[in-house]
Amino acid sequence: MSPRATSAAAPTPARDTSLDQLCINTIRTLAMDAVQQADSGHPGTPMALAPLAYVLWQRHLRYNPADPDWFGRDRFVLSAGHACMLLYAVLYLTGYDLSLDEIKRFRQWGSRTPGHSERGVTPGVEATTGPLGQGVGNAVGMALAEAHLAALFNRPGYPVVDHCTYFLASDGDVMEGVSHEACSLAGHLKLGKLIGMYDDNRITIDGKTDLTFSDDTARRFESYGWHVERVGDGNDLGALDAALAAARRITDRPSLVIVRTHIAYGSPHKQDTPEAHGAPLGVEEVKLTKQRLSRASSRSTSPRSRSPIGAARGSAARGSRPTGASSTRPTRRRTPTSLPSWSGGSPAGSPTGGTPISRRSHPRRRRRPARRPARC
Ligand SMILES: Cc1ncc(C[n+]2csc(CCOP(=O)(O)OP(=O)(O)O)c2C)c(N)n1
Ligand SMILES: [Mg+2]
Repeated sequence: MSPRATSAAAPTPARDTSLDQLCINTIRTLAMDAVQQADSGHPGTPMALAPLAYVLWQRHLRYNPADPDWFGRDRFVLSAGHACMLLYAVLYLTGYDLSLDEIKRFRQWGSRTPGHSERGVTPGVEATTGPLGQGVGNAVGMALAEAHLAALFNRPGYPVVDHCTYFLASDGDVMEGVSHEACSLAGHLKLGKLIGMYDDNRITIDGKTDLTFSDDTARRFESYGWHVERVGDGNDLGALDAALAAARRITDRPSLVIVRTHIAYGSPHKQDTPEAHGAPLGVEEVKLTKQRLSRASSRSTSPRSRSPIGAARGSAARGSRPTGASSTRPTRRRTPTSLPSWSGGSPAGSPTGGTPISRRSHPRRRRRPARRPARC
């Protein structure tokens, strides 16, 4: 199938006071400030990907901040682990056990916010990532595990294993051999619940990608048997929403959403430059960027109903309420289900035989009827 083209917009930050933009600019601000405070890190990519993360978490991803290990959650792997401030900002805003103080301790010894995402250190982080390409491999493995468990345990009317695996990859990720091999296998196995997002910013650590890279990534993935979507403007929330919704509707093969972004979006002097990859923007540039993004450097005086935290956490508590083309997928369902161990070919937990699946009681469990989305 041909990639779906959307408009290629000029990267001029527009003044927008909507709550969406406030949330997105808050992610950007947290990333800029944390890296600046640490005097180390990668601000540009989180700034560019803030809209994508916002749309994914608000409208598509299924998760429960009160129970990060809930089995039914979707998995999200940030293969571009250097952009971890993106993930920390979203986890903080959506109510995971990650405080603002931990964001302020970004990259400090013993903090929950290490310089690259680490599984087991930060609630909500699914995989330790940093070596480029590896997170893509992790995600393919997770999607493969999901498909395998679903084949073993699910029975008609009882889709007890039913979640998506998302990954976010940068140029370096798709250059690495491990991602080629893993994505080839994913295409061969038709892992329809695997959705990749490729940050097509055309910048790497040393300069523009055309120094070393001229692949046609869309056609490469299509040759692997993937469905490919294109979003020409990484700030176009409607296009991002539609592309992710389309990817979720494709169930017979994995999907890749290619998003054209601009590293350090909004920064007057660092946008679209490799300098924004792995160094603080600088105090003055942060100030200018905040002004340009209509985000005053002083703390917001918005009432809670207009605050990014209220918006992000309210959405998580209420469940996903799409404003675009996405379906009505809840962010929480019955919480949680643990799978018992099994041996041989006997599918434990099957309603037709084997050991019943135990429902682990959980102090934060909310009893509410399970809602079954058409697809993850
Ligand atoms: C396997 C591997 N080789 C090298 C590196 C060092 N490294 C970190 S980021 C990066 C490239 C950055 O470019 P890109 O992936 O496009 O990220 P962006 O700057 O767009 O965020 C490199 C080579 C790495 N992390 N892993
Ligand atoms: Mg890049």
